[in-house]
This record gives sequence, C-alpha cells and structure tokens, in this order.
Amino acid sequence: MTPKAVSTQPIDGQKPGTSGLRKKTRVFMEPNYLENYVQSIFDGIGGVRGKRLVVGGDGRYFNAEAIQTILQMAAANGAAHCWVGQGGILSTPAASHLIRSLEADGGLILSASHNPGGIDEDFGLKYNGPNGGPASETVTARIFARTREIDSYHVVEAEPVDLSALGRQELAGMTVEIVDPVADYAALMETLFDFDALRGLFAGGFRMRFDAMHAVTGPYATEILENRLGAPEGTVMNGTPLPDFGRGHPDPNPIWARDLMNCMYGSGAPDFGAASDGDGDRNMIVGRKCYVSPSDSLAVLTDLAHLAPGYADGLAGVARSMPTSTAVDRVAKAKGFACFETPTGWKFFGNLLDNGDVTLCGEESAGTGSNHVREKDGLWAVLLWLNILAATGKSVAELMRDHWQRYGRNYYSRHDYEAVDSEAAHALMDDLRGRLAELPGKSFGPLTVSEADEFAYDDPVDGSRAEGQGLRIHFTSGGRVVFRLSGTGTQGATLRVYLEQLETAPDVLDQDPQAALSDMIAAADEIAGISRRTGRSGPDVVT
Ligand code: G16
Repeated sequence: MTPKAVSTQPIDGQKPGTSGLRKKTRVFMEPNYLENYVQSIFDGIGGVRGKRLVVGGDGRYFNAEAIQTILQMAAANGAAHCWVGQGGILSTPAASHLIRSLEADGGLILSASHNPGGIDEDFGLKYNGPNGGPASETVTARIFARTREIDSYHVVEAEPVDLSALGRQELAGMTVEIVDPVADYAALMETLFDFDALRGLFAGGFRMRFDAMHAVTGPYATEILENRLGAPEGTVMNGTPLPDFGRGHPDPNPIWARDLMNCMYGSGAPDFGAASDGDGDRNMIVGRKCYVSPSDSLAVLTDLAHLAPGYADGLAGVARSMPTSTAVDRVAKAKGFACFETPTGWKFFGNLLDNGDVTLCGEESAGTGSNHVREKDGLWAVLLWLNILAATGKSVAELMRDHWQRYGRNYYSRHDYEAVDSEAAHALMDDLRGRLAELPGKSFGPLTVSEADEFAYDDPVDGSRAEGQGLRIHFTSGGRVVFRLSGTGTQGATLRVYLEQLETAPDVLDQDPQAALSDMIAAADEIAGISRRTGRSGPDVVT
C-alpha cells in the first residue's frame, strides 16, 4: 500500500460551474477524469497532508466507487483522517454541518444536485472549505488552474474500505471513520426548532406529505418527521435513495414533483406538502392548493423566522441572489435590517454568513438556508415552515394571503430553455449585452425600459469582484426581466429568463403568475429574440 504517482495529462473542460464540477457520469468514469480533478482540488487547496476531511454524496450512480478513489488518493496525499457517511451517504447540508462541528479542514461532496442520476445521466463533485461552505471563487479558480497543468496524481492501491461499517478503519496510514449520516444533523435541527410544538401539531391530526424523490433526504426526513416528530408512517414518500432516483428528476418544483402537486391539489389533500432534491439542499413548499414560490418562501420565512426558537432573537440581515425576487427586500426594509444582493451561487453567501452580516439567505432556485450551516438546506426550510404553521395555527394559503396583503405580491416566474445550442445561447447573450445601452426609453408592448445593465458584485467582506452575473432589464412599471446562462447544466446551454412584477393593489393579488406576467414574457422574447435564436416556441420548464 505504498503511494504511487501516476502520470497524467490535463483534461479539457474541468472548469467548476455554479456549484462544483458537473458532467455526464460516463465522462467522470473516463480514465483519469475523476483522479485529475481530485488531485487538482487537493493541490488547489495547498495539499491535504495531515488534514482531516469529510467525504460523502447523494448516493447517485458511481457515488460509492468515486468515494473509494477519493479515499485512496487522500491517503496517498498524506491526509490524516476522513469522515465518511455510512454507505457513502451525506446530504449536502449534513456534510456542511459535519465539516463545521468536527472542525474538519474541508470536505468533498459527490453530487450533481437536482440533475438526474445514472450511468447515462449526471455526476458531480464539489469541494467545501473549513467553514462548511462551497469553495470561494478564488479557491475554485486555483483548482481550475491546476486541472490545466496537472501531470501526475497520487493514489494507493488498496482493498476498498467497507462503507457500511460504522467506526474506524485504517487506509495506508490514514484513518477512515464511517459515521451515521443522519444523527448529528437531526440533533442540530432539534436545537433550532420547537420539536415539542411540532409533535403536538402531528398529534393533533395535521397531515403532511414529504416527497424525498428517491434521493438523499429520505433517511433524514424519515428520522426527523416520522421517528422524532411522530408524523404517521407514509408521511415521507419516495424515501429510499436510489442510484438513479427511480429514473426521476430529483428537482423539487411543480414540474418534477408532479405526484406531490397532484396530491396537494386533489381532493382530501393534506395540510402541507414539501419536497427536496438529489442532495437535500433544495426545497419546495406547497400548501393545500397553494404552491409557494421559492422567492415568496424566503420572504415569509424572513418575516416569521422569529417564531422558531433558533431565531427568536431576530435576524442580523438577509441575502438573496440577484435573480431572486425582491419580495424579501421589502420585509427586510419593514423590519429594519440589511438585505444583500449577490450573484447566483451559494458560495457568494459564505462571507456574509461568516461575518455575521446575515442570518438567512435564499435563492429563486429553491434554496433557502441560514447561518446554522454554510449550504442551503431543504429539510431545514421545511421544518421552519412547520414551526411557523404550528406557532400561528394558520394554513399555508392563509399565511401567503396575509403576506401579500401586507407587503404586496411579486409575481414571479422563471422560464428555462434547456439544452440549447451553446453557440446560439452565447450569441443571444452577447448580442443583448451589446444593446443594453440603447434599451432605456424603448417600449415593448405596454412596457417601457427604464434601465438595463449587467450585474457585477463587489463582495463587501473580502473586496473580490464577480462580473458577468446576468443581464437585467428594468421597466418603468417597476418590473424586471433577467437573462442568465445556467452554470449547472451538462448538455449544451440552459437559458434562464427570470420575470418579476410587483403588485400592491389588494384586488390583483390572486392572479395566475403566467397571466400576470404575460406582457413581460412577450417583451422578453422581443428584446432578446429568444424564439428566433433558440428555435424554441416556448420554455422547457416554467417554475
Ligand atoms: C446550485 C447552486 C445554487 C444556484 C443553483 C442554480 O444549486 O448551489 O446556489 O442557485 O445551482 O444555478 P444555475 O442557475 O447556474 O443552474 P444546486 O442545488 O444545483 O447545487
């Protein structure tokens, strides 16, 4: 079991996206592909000699094999200790919590998040730093730079570690410790929420469905909702993690969580529905006949988080990604705390959380979280909603109606054009970028452009600047449309069009968002020439 250096060559395209490196599984399985990237992570963070790392993933196809490779490489690179979730399983928020609570030097999380899994689907790997959060832009750039110059990697040849046996094992001088993936995370949740009140809620007949989408959250949700809170067996649906997520698309939105939506909009619907994604960091909230958009969810949670014990002292501030609706901004303003606008990607919240500037963060892409970890956290959001429902005694629909009456409603929708020809998508963005200056004053149907720019972010904590973070067109109506290319896809390009219009008049708060936004949808197509350039007559996914 002596470490050996294996010669290799740089492999093109190992540039991490919004959240780590995501590729087709077969690409990750190509000779040296995973090894090159893992060695580049190790080199990019200044080596792992003597370091202690957390390793785990969402259980998708190739998860366990990749973990064995990572462990053999960590040992060969001199790491001292690796904590691995039993069976190779760790949800992204649970991994973030372990890194923090064990004071590890960082962690490797194997996931392509909400993307489908399987040999013909997607795989991914990301590195999280000692704060438990996704690597910063600077670290990511160093990792990418290494992938372009790598000439060897280090590995030990050894028998695979038994990932099923809790406790310590030895691998070429490195300790591998297999840990319960759920226990510490569940204990953390108990410190934040009023578990007695939640037990009372379920004991009183409150009915809920949690769709784990055959992904990593199943064991976490079963332990917390059914075992600890006493929700009836069967509350958690699709609770067994499968390598191909049951051939589903583990993305918690009304399109992919259709069974749950049908249940919540059908007769005899339960009181509350929720879902989480492949790696457990996203969430969807739906009441009886009442879908809550992620942006609205962030606003409501910000408004009412103080009802949960962990947030009883109020919030320091809140942050949202730029394309997320501004609903939360008005809550922050009313409550008198700061609201930060960051680029898309949880990594941009890390400094604000570490600095104590914000307590809650959220994104339109179904991510909400707080300073309890440094990732978004699906089950956490569900428990905070449950805590609010228990404390107020109101239904989801009532809470939404109250919220809109008080703050107005930001009609919001995201239109995704998936797997678009990459050149066409980039040409659309380049062309629009070139025309931004001439747009103000121009009218598109009843809408007139007031301002148009490209979002850039200056991190107030470390002074770093992130440019090219989305094209924004504001209208004199107060609405806006944002154009951005996704950084998480694995095929062609995905164009995201984010549409938003605030309404405050009490009689217009109950419309269908697509109808409320119809003028803006038409304007977006006219401004960017979406259908002309992509050849698509409409979006693939509307959320
Ligand atoms: C990742 C990031 C999120 C981001 C999302 C969408 O989520 O962690 O911060 O909002 O991607 O990114 P894009 O619009 O570039 O596809 P996840 O859940 O996929 O890890």
